[in-house]
Amino acid sequence: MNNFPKFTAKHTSLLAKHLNKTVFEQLKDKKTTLGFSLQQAIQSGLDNPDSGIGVYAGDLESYSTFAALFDPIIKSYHHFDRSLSKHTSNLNADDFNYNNPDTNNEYILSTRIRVGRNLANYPLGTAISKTQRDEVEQLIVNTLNNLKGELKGHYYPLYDMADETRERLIKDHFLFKNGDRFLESAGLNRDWPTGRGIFHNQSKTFLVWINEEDQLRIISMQKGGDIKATFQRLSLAIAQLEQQLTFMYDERLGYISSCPTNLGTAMRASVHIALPNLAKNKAQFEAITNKYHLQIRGVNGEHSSSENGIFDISNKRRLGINEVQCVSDLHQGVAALIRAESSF
Ligand code: ADP
Ligand code: CIR
Repeated sequence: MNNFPKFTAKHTSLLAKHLNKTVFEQLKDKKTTLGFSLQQAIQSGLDNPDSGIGVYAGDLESYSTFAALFDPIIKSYHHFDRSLSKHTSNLNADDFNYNNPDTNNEYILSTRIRVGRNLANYPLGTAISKTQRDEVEQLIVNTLNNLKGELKGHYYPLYDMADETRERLIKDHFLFKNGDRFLESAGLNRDWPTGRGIFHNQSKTFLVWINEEDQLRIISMQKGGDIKATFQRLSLAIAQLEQQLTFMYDERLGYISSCPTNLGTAMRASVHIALPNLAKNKAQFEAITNKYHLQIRGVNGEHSSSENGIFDISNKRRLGINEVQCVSDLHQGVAALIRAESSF
């Protein structure tokens, strides 16, 4: 990559903020051992001026090779300095002190907690070959097929799925979308739809996405606001999968993801919640979500808009705090949102 990219006023990403000329000169000719380049790392942010972040990693090494760019982005997003501390994990749902913030079931429609995971010893999806991706799919499916009890389910590969089934799964919030332009520019949609698919149990309370943005998105979800039960199911599933799969992990960056926002716990714990009053009072709404480190998404996930005053509210920080703290960020913030909403 020879020339410093032209950022316009429309480029509001952390990439545009942190890629200055000095950093560019330092990194422009660097590649990881697998051959992942700066150009590949930043292409999505260049193509999509409305990116919030704008960078993706190709492998674990990307986080050190391009540290001069990735570190300030990680610090801005997670408020975590990896040179100062190590990341720690706590997936023990018994450590989560819980009282239902929505006792009368008035506000929370559903709860979902997901973690991203990638296999050690493979490139991330941005840099993987078709053969390797197909191998990853097979390894994961073989493991999932051994699950028992509540987690038992079936794998549905995307190439074999009827359009109506796929559209219904997306509409019902169970499946990822096709053709995400951020992933497209990052090289994450190569060879689509082969190698991709979804595993789920019969009640669709436990689901695993395979080879979308990360090689696994392990998901627990259910109707209503029982955050603890949702967390318990997820912890059980992760423990079972870890018996057979080795996930990519770094003591300072935690679980390694292709997007730096998902490092650490790689956990996004969310509720779909009706907040029609706060929707009309954005300043108050955002004051609460900022205070509790929450992110507001639309009802169809990232980069979508809200419908009928229903929002997707989730923890924003994922690195430098453990999983119990991620879920607690959500819990305390949602309790504060419900207090505010009900006082109108
Ligand atoms: P991710 O959660 O993996 O970062 P998205 O933001 O695209 O990805 O969300 C994926 C899907 O999960 C979307 O259909 C979204 O509406 C759905 N979803 C997220 N949170 C909830 C929730 N609490 N209840 C039901 N569906 C949810
Ligand atoms: C972006 O830069 O907007 C996309 N690449 C997605 C970033 C991840 N989103 C997030 O805020 N967790």
